[in-house]
Amino acid sequence: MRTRTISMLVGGATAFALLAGSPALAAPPAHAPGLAAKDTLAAVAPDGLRIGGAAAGGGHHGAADYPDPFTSDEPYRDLLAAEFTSLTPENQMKWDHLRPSRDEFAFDDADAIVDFAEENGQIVRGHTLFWHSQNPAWLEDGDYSDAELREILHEHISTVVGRYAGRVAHWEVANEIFDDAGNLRTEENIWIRELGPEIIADAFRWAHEADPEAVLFFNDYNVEGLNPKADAYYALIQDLLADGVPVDGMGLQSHLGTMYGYDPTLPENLARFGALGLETAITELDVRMEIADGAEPTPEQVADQNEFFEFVLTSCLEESSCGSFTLWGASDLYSWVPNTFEGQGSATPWTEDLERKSAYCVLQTTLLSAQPGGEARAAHHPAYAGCRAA
Ligand code: 9MR
Repeated sequence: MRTRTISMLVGGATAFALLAGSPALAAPPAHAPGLAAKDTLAAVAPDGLRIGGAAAGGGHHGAADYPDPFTSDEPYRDLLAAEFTSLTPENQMKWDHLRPSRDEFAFDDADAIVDFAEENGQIVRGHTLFWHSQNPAWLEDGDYSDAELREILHEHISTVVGRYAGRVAHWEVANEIFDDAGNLRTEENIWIRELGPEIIADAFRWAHEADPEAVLFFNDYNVEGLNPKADAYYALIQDLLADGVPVDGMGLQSHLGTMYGYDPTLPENLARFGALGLETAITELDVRMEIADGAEPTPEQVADQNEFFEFVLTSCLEESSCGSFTLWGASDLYSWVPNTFEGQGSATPWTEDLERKSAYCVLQTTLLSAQPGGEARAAHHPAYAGCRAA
C-alpha cells in the first residue's frame, strides 16, 4: 500500500553527518520557554491552517506515575501555548470525564483548557459528544426507556455545547460510528443500538441549536484513504446534507504506524469530502513504530516516520478544505501508544523530554515551504539540515 513518493528525507543523525561542511547547528532547546518567538509550528503555518495539539489529561493518564499533564507540567503547557493554534481536550470533554452521574456535570478540567486556549489565542476542538467508548457506567449499565435515553443525550449536548457556545469553534460531534468494514456500530454504540441510526442526525441538530456558529464534524480512524469505512461516511454525509442536517466537517484521525504504511489515496479522499462543501481536518495524527521501551528508533524508522508526517501534512496543505492539522500528543511521555500497544511508541514529534525530533523539523519546514516564497526560506531555516538532505 505504501508508496515512497517523498524520498528526499533522511534521519536527523545521518543528515548531520552528511553536512559536516555546513554551519554549526545549534541544538534545539529542551523546553519551549527557550524557543525563539517565531521558531514554532504555529509561527510558520500558512494563513487558514490551524495547527493543533491534544491537551493531555484524563484517560490513560489516570493510571500513570506522573501527575495530570495539562494542569501540572509547566514546560509542557508552555509548549502547547507556543506550538499550537488549536487545542483538543484529549479526554476532558468525554462523557466519563464530564458526567460523574446523571445529575452532575464536572466542567473544571474542560473549563481549564478552554480558558488556557483563550489566553493563548487558540481555538478549541470539542471532543466528543456521541461515542461508543469512555461512557460512564451509570449510562452504559442504566435501565432507561428510549425516551429517557433520548432526553439524556439531548440534555448533554445542549448543556455542553451551550456552555461553550462561541468558545469552542469546532465540535467532533460523532466519533467512530462505523467499524472498519463500513457498518454502523449498531451494537457497541448505545445511542444507535437503543434509538436507531436517526439519532445521529438529531445529535448534529441539537449541537447546532446550542451553538449555531460551531463547525460540526464526524471523526474517525482508518478513514484516511479511499476504503469501505470512508465510503460509508461519504454516503451517510451525502444523505444527511440532502436532509438539511447541519454537518459541516469530516475529521480524519490519522493514527498511523511505520510498520503498516500509509494509504496514498489520502489526497483524493480529502478532496471528495471537500467537494461536498465540508471542511476537512486531520484530527489526531501520530506515527508509531515497533520499538522497545527506552530504545532509540533506527535511522530507517526515523526516515519512515518523517515521510509519514510529511505526507499527511502535505496532503492537508494541498487540499483547500483542510483547515486544521492536529497532532495527538506533544510528547512521547504522554502518548497513548505505549499504553495501548505493547512494544510500540515514539509516535509524536517530541521526545519524552520535550525535545524536538527530526519529525518536528520536517513538519516545521514543510509548513514554511507552503508560505509564499517559502521554499527558499525553508531551505535556509536553521533546522533544515537537521531533517533533510541538502
Ligand atoms: O488518547 C486517549 C487516551 O488517553 C485514552 O485512554 C483513550 C481511551 O479510549 O482515548 C485516547 O484518545 C482516542 C480518541 O479519543 C479517539 N480516537 C482514538 C484515540 C486514541 O485511542
